[in-house]
Amino acid sequence: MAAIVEELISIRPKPSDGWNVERIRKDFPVLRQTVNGKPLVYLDNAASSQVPVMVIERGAQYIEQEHSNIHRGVHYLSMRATTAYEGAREKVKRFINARDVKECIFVRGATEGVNLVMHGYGRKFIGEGDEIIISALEHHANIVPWQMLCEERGAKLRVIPMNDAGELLMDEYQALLNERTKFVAVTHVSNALGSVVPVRDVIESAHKYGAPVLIDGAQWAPHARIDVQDLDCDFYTFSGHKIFAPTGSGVVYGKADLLEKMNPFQGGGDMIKSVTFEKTIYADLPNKFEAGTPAIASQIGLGAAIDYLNIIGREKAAAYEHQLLSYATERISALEGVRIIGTAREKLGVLSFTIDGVHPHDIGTILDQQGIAVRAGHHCAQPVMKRFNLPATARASFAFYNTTEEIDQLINAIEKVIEVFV
Ligand code: 7TS
Repeated sequence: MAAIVEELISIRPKPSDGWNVERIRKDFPVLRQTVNGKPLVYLDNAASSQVPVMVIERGAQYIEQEHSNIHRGVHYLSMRATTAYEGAREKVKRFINARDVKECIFVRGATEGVNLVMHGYGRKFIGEGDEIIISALEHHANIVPWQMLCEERGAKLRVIPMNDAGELLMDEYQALLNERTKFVAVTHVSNALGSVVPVRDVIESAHKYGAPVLIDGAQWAPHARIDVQDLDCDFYTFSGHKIFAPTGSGVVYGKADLLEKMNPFQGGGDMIKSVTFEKTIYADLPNKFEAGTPAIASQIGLGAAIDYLNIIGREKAAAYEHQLLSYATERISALEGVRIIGTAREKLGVLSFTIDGVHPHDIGTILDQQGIAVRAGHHCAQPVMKRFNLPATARASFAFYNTTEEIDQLINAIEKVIEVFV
């Protein structure tokens, strides 16, 4: 383990270096396989990114040597597990620049993060006639919970519209804000189009009306720095499995004063100070929001994934990913009959496209035959598809271990699709 960290540190790109993608790829065992007789080209990173060996080994170490429950035992293993789990929380705190570890709640992923805020804050503070603003770019995870709340409480869901490029119409947002606005929940980056949302402006404007803001950072976290204090967001959530950690890990950040006055999300063990049949006193933050045994191995893995990102250098990775997206955009734009869906000026990580006369699922299937993994479908963002009058798109999404050669292979495979179908 220590040897791997040392080795990684020794290859850490220096400001003068290029991005050593071949070296980085060696950290990801899953990339070494063939699919349908072709080397795997993994371009479905927006769904789940791959896990480096350093993270795999940390998870395995917990299972092999530390497997036990946290916060409970006075015995050696439990103390080790607790230290590792709380150590991961400390890493998360630094990763997002939270003021305190108690503001970092471990959840299964962004979906659970949004649901925690809806139940804990929404059900306590939002009522009849109140308004919740979301955006036209949202993943279902940041639509459905708010709809459920509106239905239950008689509140109203308002939606910031977008233009044909997939950019939110910020003037329309300003017009939606009023004294009835009690909550704003928007994505940081669209998972279907890649558009970056100007969340700083969203937050600043909402705060003028006293409305707290939740940012869904599921698609931002893998690519760029998060600073919750600088953003001044009230809540921020992301999934571990999209930032090179195992499934079942994730975080919702909340400002301590809001988390303190919210309802707990679930009731059970580990979230209490005392229980009698008459009354339960809840535990302090963050335990108040972490009922039951969490995904200990996965959250420790998330801590290791954060270490990994720090070691390889996030800025360098981001700059490289930016080059990949530009290169892919350029090459795909040049293909006749291929249309890029989502042409916002500021984009991250995601390239959605359609081919005239070909259903996106057929694109996905033919690409898979070439060993290329993309997602084809509505991307859990049906309102985005509806806005573009499409049932679905094909979507290539990138990580810092992808290469320009892989993009060339994608282009060749798309040309094959056109040959077969058009
Ligand atoms: N929010 C956004 C913006 C997302 O992209 C996703 C998952 C979620 C929330 C939900 O995350 P989860 O980890 O709780 O499932 N997006 C995708 C995707 O684009 N393809 O598969 C999952």
